[in-house]
Amino acid sequence: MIEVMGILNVTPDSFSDGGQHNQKEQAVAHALQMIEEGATIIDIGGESTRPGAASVDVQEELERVIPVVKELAKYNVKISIDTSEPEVIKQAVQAGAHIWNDVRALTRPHALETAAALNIPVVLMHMRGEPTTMNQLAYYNDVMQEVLRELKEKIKLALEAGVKADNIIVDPGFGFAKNTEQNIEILKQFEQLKVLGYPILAGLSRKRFVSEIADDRITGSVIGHLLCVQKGAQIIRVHDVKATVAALKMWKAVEK
Ligand code: 7PM
Repeated sequence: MIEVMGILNVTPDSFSDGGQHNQKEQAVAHALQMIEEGATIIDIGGESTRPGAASVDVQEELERVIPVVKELAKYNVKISIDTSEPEVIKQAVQAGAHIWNDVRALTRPHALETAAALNIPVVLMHMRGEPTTMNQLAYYNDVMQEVLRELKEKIKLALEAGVKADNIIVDPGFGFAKNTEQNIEILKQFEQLKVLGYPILAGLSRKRFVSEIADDRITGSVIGHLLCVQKGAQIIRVHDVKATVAALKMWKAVEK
């Protein structure tokens, strides 16, 4: 079964007006709408991973994320946390979260041992450097081969630290240390990711390279995610759940 992961931003810039309570209410309402539209996972992110973004204070990230996790834990949905901080995922799991989505692939201090101890699914995403430096590191001779090699290294470190193979999910990291041409190459050769032998997550929702290719970023994202699913993705991380689910239904109707 293909799983649709709905993106829930709880960064201050993602709310129309201030106030902690109001922010939580808005975030929960948005999550419930995505669940109704067919999302089976909600990915909660309290750190802006925007290129050039300042890293968020851990305490602040906890204050944004934990109240929303507690509320969503009452519903029949898997909760994923987009964080690189062991302390954030630990507290989120206590509050009811199920999946660790780490764009830094367990590179922060104590991340590997925390992932092993929590014994939950972990998304290992490909990136180089940090969101602040990644654009200077977008140099490859063969982008897919290098992404595969670098993901294999992260998988090896995770397994050596005691993360169970059954808990590993891989992600090529569209838009992270990759320019438009390189993102297209990843999309073109997406099937190669299957050689790793783990479930694959793809996230290209509303990313800049999609707007550059398709002009309409929502249509471009829906089709981009469908291409990834056809090439082997099991989880897609999206903003536009309703349109994505419709596309998946069209595909499923004709799939052998
Ligand atoms: C600004 C720039 C805000 C970039 C948000 C982003 C991924 C992810 C993100 C992904 C996985 C976005 C990104 N992207 N987690 N978190 N895979 N696993 O566009 O591609 O959503 S944050």
